[in-house]
Amino acid sequence: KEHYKVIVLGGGSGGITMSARMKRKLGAENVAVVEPSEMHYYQPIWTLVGAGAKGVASSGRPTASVVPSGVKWVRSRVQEINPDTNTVRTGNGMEISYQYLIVALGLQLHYEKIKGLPEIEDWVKFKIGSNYSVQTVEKTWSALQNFKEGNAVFSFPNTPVKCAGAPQKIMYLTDAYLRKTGKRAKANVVYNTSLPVLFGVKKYADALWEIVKSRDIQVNLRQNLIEVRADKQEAVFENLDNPGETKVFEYEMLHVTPPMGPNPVVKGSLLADEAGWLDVNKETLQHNKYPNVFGIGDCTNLPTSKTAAAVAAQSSILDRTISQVLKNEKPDRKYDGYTSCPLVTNYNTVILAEFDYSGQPLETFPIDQSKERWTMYHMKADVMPHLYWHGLLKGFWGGPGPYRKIMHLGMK
Ligand code: FAD
Ligand code: UQ1
Repeated sequence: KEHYKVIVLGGGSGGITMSARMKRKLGAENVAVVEPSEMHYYQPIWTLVGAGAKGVASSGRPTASVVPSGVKWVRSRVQEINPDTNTVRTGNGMEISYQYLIVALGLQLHYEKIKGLPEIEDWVKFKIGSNYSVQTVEKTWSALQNFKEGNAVFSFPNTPVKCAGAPQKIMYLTDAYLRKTGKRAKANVVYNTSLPVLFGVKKYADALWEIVKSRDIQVNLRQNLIEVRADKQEAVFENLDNPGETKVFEYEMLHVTPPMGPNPVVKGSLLADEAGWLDVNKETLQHNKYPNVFGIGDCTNLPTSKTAAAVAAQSSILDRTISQVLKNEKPDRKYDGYTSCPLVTNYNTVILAEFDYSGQPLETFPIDQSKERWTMYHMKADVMPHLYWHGLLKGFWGGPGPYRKIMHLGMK
């Protein structure tokens, strides 16, 4: 039976980041990461891929190239976690034991929960796209290009999601594209969201409401996509405030944000909370029942918006927490819930939302970030990918916290 001092489950944003940090702390030979996928994806760029502003190839790199050298890559999926015996079982029949476990298994997409949604191969024919997976993101761009006239319909599910802004970013980009190509007069842009608000933080929601009004975009709250009748190009939404009441929207383009839920391996383990998310301390990221288990990212029950920006801020806290646990000290650095969402509002503008557990803005730059800015678009499109591949994944980027303090010196 193999044994490692630290096993990291999942080789996505959080898993590779923590592998790099654990290698630095403990030496590569003491660290293993379990990840079945041959490719690692930078998901945030899919917003721009779906709108035709970037190619999908730029979003992926081989997992082999992002696993830190010397760290053991177990090319298999985790089947079962047993925190009572400190072991995990993998799909290729291996049992591996650990002293410390870091869970970074992400969340699960549930396209299958939307009745009638056709096979992905047929999405182009049926004018459906979704920026949420590598298999479906280019279909969004096809639907945009094939648009002639009618409704462009966008959904937001009745579940927790990752990057809660992404379902509406593609809507703004669609509006912009249709204007650019002279088709906007023959289009209705319709955003149907399950939420009771346009965005969870008032400062940014106010700015976004101004934008949807000025661009003649129709927003319907508390509407949940439950069925697609692809052959008729109809999308069926349920009114969440009056269950059973449905409304049918004919569409010329449909962007689907799928329902999402906890990773099934986490949900089926002793590490899950009642809803199935990894049950961690919201300040230290240490598991609430198993002190040698830690969590990061989308798989956790941290009550903040699930983003790579949150993963960055969490990684520096978790690094510190683990150092202290290794020394039998009490963890003292506290995660404040920092998360960020670059709200792309056009092909050259972004509103950079940043906030914490309290839902209050926590902005890095000493300017009003609720304004649409081209500098922030440049940051999203051209700077962030480098910060991700060379900063975050190497364990050097722990979020903008320290820079925020410097940039606000003498300003507040
Ligand atoms: P992931 O990066 O998803 O990694 C989970 C990993 O676990 C995957 O590699 C998966 O293969 C692996 N895994 C799953 N099951 C198993 C198993 N059983 N065994 C082993 N491995 C397993 N964030 C931002 O900060 N800014 C943005 O602008 C932004 N935009 C986004 C736009 C879109 C369209 C999407 C989809 C996401 C966006 N995000 C954004 C969110 C960001 O990508 C995620 O929050 C982030 O990647 C979460 O990291 P993670 O490690 O928790 O999960
Ligand atoms: C961030 O740190 C991050 O992770 C690398 C993102 O994901 C791509 C982001 O979108 C953002 C906005 C941040 C925060 C960074 C700055 C400089 C505000």
